[in-house]
Amino acid sequence: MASPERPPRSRSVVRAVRLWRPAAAGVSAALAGLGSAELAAALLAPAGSPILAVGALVIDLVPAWVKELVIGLFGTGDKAVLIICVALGAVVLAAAAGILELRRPPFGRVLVVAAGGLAVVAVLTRANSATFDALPSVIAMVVGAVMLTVLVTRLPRTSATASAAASGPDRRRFLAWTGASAGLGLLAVIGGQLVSAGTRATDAARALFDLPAPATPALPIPAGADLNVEGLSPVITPNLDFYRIDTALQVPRIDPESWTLRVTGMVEKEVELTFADLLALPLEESTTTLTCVSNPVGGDLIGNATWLGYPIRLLLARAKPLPGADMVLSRSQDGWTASTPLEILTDDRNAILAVGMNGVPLPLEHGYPVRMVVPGLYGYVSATKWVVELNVTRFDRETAYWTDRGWSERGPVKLSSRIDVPRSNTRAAVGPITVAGVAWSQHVGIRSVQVQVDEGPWNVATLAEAISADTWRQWSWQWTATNGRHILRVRATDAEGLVQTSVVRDVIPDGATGLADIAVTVG
Ligand SMILES: Nc1nc2c(c(=O)[nH]1)N[C@H]1C(S)=C(S)[C@@H](COP(=O)(O)O)O[C@H]1N2
Ligand SMILES: [Mo]
Repeated sequence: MASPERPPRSRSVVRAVRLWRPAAAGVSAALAGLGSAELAAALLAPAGSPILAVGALVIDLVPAWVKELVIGLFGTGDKAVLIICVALGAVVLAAAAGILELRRPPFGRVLVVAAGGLAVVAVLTRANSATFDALPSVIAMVVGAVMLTVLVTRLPRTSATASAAASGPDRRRFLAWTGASAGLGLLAVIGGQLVSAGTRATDAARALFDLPAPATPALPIPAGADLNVEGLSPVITPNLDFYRIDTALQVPRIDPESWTLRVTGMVEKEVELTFADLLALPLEESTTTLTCVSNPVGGDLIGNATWLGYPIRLLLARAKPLPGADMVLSRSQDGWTASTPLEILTDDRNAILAVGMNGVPLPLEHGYPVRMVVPGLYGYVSATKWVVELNVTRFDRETAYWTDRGWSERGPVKLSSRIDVPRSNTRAAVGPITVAGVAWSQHVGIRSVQVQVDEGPWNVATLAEAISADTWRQWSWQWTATNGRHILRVRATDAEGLVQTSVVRDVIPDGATGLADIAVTVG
């Protein structure tokens, strides 16, 4: 059966069609890549959106007069204009990549990889970026390059004289692939936006939230608490340097408006508290050193901050624990749990529900809007971030996240100490050298610190003034270094006279022991 020949198309139409299809393939591949990236960013790395990072880079790079012009023309729509410009730029680049991939393979893919590289640079040059934030851009690069190859190899072999019958299935298959890739990409972009809308609401709420003034301010940090030795950990750890340990792949984003804390279980009266209720209570400030049970001897999973919060004992007093209760199972919004002895939460120590850390609302990674801070216990049995429930119960009835995984039920912080300066495995000149570090035994306090060179006698270090028994204490010792390679060792004695043990024990099940040492080559 003869099929009617199509009338030959004019040359310009043919050229336009030839360009249009690979260009569409390029744009569709880019949408698939960017969609995957936005979704990955929303779920895994909120600071990693390639579109936003490139936008931010553009803001930093364009000359001031362009910025003023845009703001003058579009007012507060300037950000939208910027995003549209970046998106248009991406569309043009993507179309070019499609055409290049058809005509001069593999230069289309090269262009995609270069654009991805630009996004990685944009992400990593943002303030406070982490290497992990580059992941969405890398995903965009890989998905974009793969989809570009897939779509370009499916381009129908169009020729001016090909019959409709010959090019039809080819063309339909190409359109189906291109449409699916673009459609899924677009859906992923929208999905990513929906997911990150929650994130932005939390960030905005935190930015707008003014920490209430403490009813009871912290004891002032004594001037002598910081020895100001170069390289020594500052006595208060800045929030950005504070170690972070949790099981949350994605930091929980809690809207403080909807946050509540429930005190449940073995209590006379269950108590429920909103964020506004909590802020209306007389808040107290206290300085407490937090330590992770996984901190190896000499490790840095420890930090000291001034926290603002409400005493947990006062909240528990309202709920009135029933006789027989001996544990509080605190629960995070993401389901993580910690089991804390009831007696520790009801004695007179500064066990608090914290809302502030070093003068600002809790950073999201440190538990915004509310976390627990309990002096004297490792974090895994006490320092629940994003806390939403305190379940008063018994150790023989309930277990917690890490105790289910082989860690000890009880986790009092062990007496320990560390040498910060000089750094281990460095060289030093013969003569006087300041050796300095920190020592801690939260809620007991540090009485003395000693330093040993090689197998020599123990020398008494100078202690900085203590803030309280709940915080670490800086120490320093003047060493007259002699030629050769030396091992320096530190040990602390707590306020009750216990001397730090040299017996080496691993972090599991209840914290490492042993003495921290460093090697220094002198001369
Ligand atoms: N919700 C939640 N809270 C948590 C954890 C966690 O995994 N999830 N980890 C705990 C552990 S093991 C420690 S050491 C501290 C660390 O607190 P930071 O990240 O603020 O330093 O948080 C504790 N609180
Ligand atoms: Mo921890």
